[in-house]
Order: sequence, then C-alpha cells, then structure tokens
Amino acid sequence: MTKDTALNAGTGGETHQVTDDEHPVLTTNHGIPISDNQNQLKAGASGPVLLEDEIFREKINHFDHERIPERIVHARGSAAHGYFECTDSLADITCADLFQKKGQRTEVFARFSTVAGGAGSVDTPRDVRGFAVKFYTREGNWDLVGNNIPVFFIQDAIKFPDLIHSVKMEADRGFPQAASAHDTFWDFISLMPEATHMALWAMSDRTLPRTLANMEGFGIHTFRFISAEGKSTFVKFHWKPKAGLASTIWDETVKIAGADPDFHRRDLFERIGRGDYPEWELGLQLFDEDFASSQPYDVLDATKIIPEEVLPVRIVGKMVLDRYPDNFFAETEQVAFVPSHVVPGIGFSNDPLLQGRLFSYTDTQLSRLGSVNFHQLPINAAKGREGCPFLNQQRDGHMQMQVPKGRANYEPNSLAKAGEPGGAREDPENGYKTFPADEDGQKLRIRPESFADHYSQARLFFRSMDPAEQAHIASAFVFELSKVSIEHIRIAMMANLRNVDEDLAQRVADGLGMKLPKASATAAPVLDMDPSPALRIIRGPLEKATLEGRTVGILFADGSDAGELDTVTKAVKAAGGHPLTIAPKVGAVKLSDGSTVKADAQLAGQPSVTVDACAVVLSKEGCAMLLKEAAAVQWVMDAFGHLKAIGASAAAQPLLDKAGVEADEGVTDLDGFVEAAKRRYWDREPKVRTLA
Ligand code: HDD
Repeated sequence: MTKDTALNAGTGGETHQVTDDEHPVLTTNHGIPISDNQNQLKAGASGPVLLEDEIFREKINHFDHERIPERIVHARGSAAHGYFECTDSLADITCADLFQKKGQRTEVFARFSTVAGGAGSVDTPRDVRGFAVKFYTREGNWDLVGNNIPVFFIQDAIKFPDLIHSVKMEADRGFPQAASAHDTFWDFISLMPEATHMALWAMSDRTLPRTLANMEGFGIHTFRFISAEGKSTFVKFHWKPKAGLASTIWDETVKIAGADPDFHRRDLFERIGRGDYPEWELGLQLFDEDFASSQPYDVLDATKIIPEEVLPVRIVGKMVLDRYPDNFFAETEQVAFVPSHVVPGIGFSNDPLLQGRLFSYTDTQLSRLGSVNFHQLPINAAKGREGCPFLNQQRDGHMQMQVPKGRANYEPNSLAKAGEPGGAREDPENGYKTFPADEDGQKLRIRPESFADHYSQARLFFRSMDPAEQAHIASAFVFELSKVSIEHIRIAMMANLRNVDEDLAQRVADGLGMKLPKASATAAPVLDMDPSPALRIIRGPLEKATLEGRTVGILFADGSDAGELDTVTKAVKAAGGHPLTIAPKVGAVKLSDGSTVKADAQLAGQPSVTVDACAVVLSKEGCAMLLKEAAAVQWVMDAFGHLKAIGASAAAQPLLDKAGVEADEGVTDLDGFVEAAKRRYWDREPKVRTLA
C-alpha cells in the first residue's frame, strides 16, 4: 500500500513518496549507512558497550542538544503560514511594496503566544497574547510584532526587564508559572501608575480569548508610512478577526487548562485541517502631526490608544492562515521576529518603548538561535523578488549555510572589470530610506510632560465596557489581589484604582473585604473622555452571533434517538459549525434504531468547557444512566454556568434538572437549538455566580 508519507531526506528537506516496504536507507548525519538502529555495539552479546560506537554516540549527542533556550518572554506559542492580501491600495501613502496593488498577495507566517509562561505551559492562563506577523515581501521581511491588546504596561523600554521579572515565577520559590496573580507582579504594577491602563485590559476578558482566531491584534506603537515622494503619515495597525471577538468565562478558562493544556494550539491545528481558516482584516489609523498634537495624550506613548470613534480604522487588507507548520521546531520555535525589520515605505516613530525594542530582538536571537546567521534558517529567510533572499558582503559566522563564490567579500571593488563577480551594490533610488525627521534637543534621561496622565484612558476603558465586562474586571482584580500576600500591595493597587473609577475601586475593596484607602496622588488631572464602545467584546461591534468556526458538543448515549442525533448533527454543519459527538463510551454506541455508531470523544475527556454550545440527545434510559454519572451532570452544569446554549431532547430533562439548569432563552429543545447556539447568554450570569 502506498503511504503518502513525506520523509525528510537530508538538509535540503526534499520529500519522497515511500511504500511500507520501501524506505530510503537510514544514515548518520555524515551520510554513513546504518546497519542496526536497535542495539549498541558490545563486546559479545552480554558484554560491555564499546566507546567506538560512533552511531550510538552521534545519535545521543544530537539528542542531548535538541533544545535551544526558550524565548525569555512569549515562550509558549503556536503559529501558521498564510497570506496577506491587499484590498485597498495605499500607493499614495506608502511605497511599501505589499500595499501597492489591490489583490496583491504576500506570504506570511504568524505566531501567537502567551507572555509569562514557559514553552510547556498551558495555553489559557490570564495573560496578554502575542500577535506577531512576518510578511515575506518582495523587498524583504517586515515583522509586525504586536499583541492582542492595543496598549502596553510601560512607557520606556528600560523598564521591560523589571516588568518581566516581576510577572515571571518568583525568583526564590520558582512559582507561580504563567500567572500574574502573585506578590511581585502587583507590587511592580502598583508602583508604576503608567501600567494602570494596561492592567485594566489585562483584567478584562481580552486576556481569556476563546480561540486564537477570536482575538484582535494591534501593532500598538505609532509607526510611519513613507510615500514614494518622501511624505510621512503616522499609522497604527489593527487586526480584526473575521470569526469575531470571543472570550471565555474565568471559571471555564481554569477548567480548560486542566482538560486540554493545548486548547488553543489544538484548535489552530484542527481549524486549519478542517479548512476553517483563521482570518483577520488589517485596519489602519492614519494621521498627521496636526491630529497628533490635537489629542489630549501623546501618540508616542504606548500606554495610550486613539479611540476608533475619534479616528476610524480603515480596512486595507486581509490575512488568511491556511497552512499549519510541517515541523514545530524548525518553524514555530526557530522563527525570529524582529520589530526593527521594516521594508521601504515603513518607518518608526520616537516612541521610547518601540525604540528600545529595536535593539532587543536581534540581540535575543543571538542567544536563542546561537548565530548571526539566524536569517538563513528557512523560516526566517527573506524571499525577495526573484526568490533572492539577500545579497551583501557579510560572511562566515557560526552555522554559515551559504557557499559564496569568488573573492568579492568587500565593497567597493573593481573585480568586475577583471572579469570576476563583483557582488551587489547599493540602490540609492529604491533602497530603504529613513524618514529625515528633524531632531534637536539636549541629551537627557527624562519623560515628556505629555506622558504624565496615567489614569484618563484607564477610566475611558473601564467606562466603555459592557456591565458584564465591568463585573468581570472587578472580579479579576479581586481574584488576583486575593493571591497577593503582602497587604500594602493590595492597598496601593486599590489606591490607584480610585483614580480610575470609584465604583470599580469600591467593588474590589468589597470583594476583598477591605477598606478603601485614600486615592493615590496623580501627576496630571484625570479626564472624563468619551466612552469608546468599540472597545467592548460583549455586545460590542465584533461580537458575532454565528456557529461558523465554532464547535458544538452533542452528548448522547446508548438508546439515543438516531433521527434526533442525525438532525442536530446536520443542522450544526449546515450552520457552518463543527459537531463533536460525545458519549460515555467512544467505541460503540447503540442507537434507538439498533444501529451502532462511534463517538468522536469520551465524556470524561471532553468536558463541556471545550465546546461552544451543548446539545443533549438522550433516551429515557440513557438519561437515567447518566444521572448517576458525575461527569455528565458536570457537563451540563458547566454549560449552564458558562452561559452556553443548551438544547436537549425531552427525555434529557431530568439531567438538566439535576444539573440545576433553569429555563431561559439559551435553554431550548432540539429544534430551537442551532439558532440559540450562536451566542452566549450574558444575562444569565448574575443568576449563577456572585460577581464583584
Ligand atoms: Fe517583546 C518577544 C510583543 C515590548 C523584548 N515580544 C515578543 C513577542 C511578541 C512581543 C509578540 C514574541 C514573538 C514571537 O512569537 O517570537 N513586546 C511585544 C509588544 C511589546 C513588546 C507588543 C510592546 C508594545 N519586548 C518589548 C520590549 C522589549 C521586548 C520593551 C525589550 C526592551 N520581546 C522582547 C524579546 C523577545 C520578545 C526579549 C523574546 C523572544 C524574542 O524577542 O524573539 O526580545
């Protein structure tokens, strides 16, 4: 039988079609054919092993060095290949090649990550998500290295090591892993009022994305576009998810971490496998110096947004991720994103956070990937115009993969006149040109006055939220600060929150059972800016009522009605959803008509937290059996508690009753289920949990 297996043959990575009984010969890394891959070389059958066994030593030696240092931040990540398509030409604003023509496509590789946890940590802590995109443009690689939150904790890159040390596991005890709910993080945040705005975002549902396809992305900083005529326009980048914005409930998130530590990675893999490609629109906020100076904040301050209601987002392209990496290490692990890698037509602003990043990323690749030649790794290599990745006179270094010909390793040279290859030359016309911004001033270590307002936008964010989101934020602060063991840190945080919103501060104090302290001093007056409903997830512009790309769990058991099961499954598919049948036993479930079917998943292994909506298709006997099954009761109880739609057959009612399900819009019979399954029921929440 022919297997469609692709075997990697050698460094070129060529693939061979092989049959079960026809494989290429196994060799050492130096090409020597191996005769026995099962036994070490010994002196006699029971004798000592011999040091001369190069085949064994090479294999173990390579294995011993398989790991490279994980990223100091964003170590846990998942990625995919795809393309960016320009849908609106920006030829008048930037000469960047990828934005010139409507319909033009550029290959991309996107990596999504959590920030604080190690490479093996769970996918769903409360954490900011990295949103990094490498565009392989015809004029070199452009890395847009952003997050799923449009602001950052600090204004100046010099504070980054302090921020990261404070959030990572505490230095003496080595915990907590991938969690901000601990003393050192909140100590740092409480002492850095500039972090308050981002802390509000971090405590919101933004840090609990349902899937990677349900997140917005942001370039955060103000960048520049530079036109062919040399005119500069400021730009902020936004990614808008086609699947809509969606988050999980905190209790659900905690349970997902146990049920499936790879929840987001698995979803990305399976979603792409199903052809349900994650997609985002690229949006821009474009503005000039006059606009910038008319705003009550500094556009160079990365702790500030420009509300979309003040400056609308113009959609200019889309990104579709349609191919999962072939090899996790070679691609997802070795990909090196570097914000200083921009292409002609794109430039930087003076944002001091951005400027610091321009140094850090190349530097970190040297220790992570170990060589100045990291740009030669296939995932990092530029593709260029005629497939030409790069041409220059840089040479040698660890792991040099190229074999340059000739002796033109310097420039200028006149070797061409003697008939020898002379190498590449600069292109003053089309080469990268930095925008010649006027700069003047004293050398000082100082923040501008315009960076002094740390609370107005935190207030703007909180007051823009839906009431359900406000409750989630208050509860998140209570949860996190309850894990802080040093009381004065909690007090300092509450003192800062009073400058954001008195009601929020009071709710947090009540939730902790503490008295409100006096508000902390502010360096600038706190403004009441107009709320920005665009910032909401719940009942916001990007919340989508749909089954497309969503998974519906269908709980069934022996005796379930074959017709009902078939109807629900088909209806979910017809609505673009992904039905997942779940039963107490996966191998064989006997239906009402005597037929036997397999389930996609087993009840204990597929708790309802892993699906978006829940159907319960049971016979009277099946229901009676599941009433004694804690996993089944919990399945339904969690679906209700996590505000999901539940559609049940009439005979399943006793299970719903035992799980404490109360009638509401989201609880339906099987006929009404698919329509109901397209959303969550936020109004149910006050009935099922006490929120701060
Ligand atoms: Fe960073 C990785 C995003 C500030 C230093 N950062 C990293 C990644 C993302 C971000 C998404 C992972 C890329 C990948 O998938 O490989 N970082 C941000 C954003 C920031 C930010 C949106 C603020 C707006 N970062 C920031 C500062 C510094 C760094 C201020 C240092 C001065 N970041 C790094 C790093 C990392 C990194 C240490 C670790 C791994 C890597 O670079 O390649 O250099």
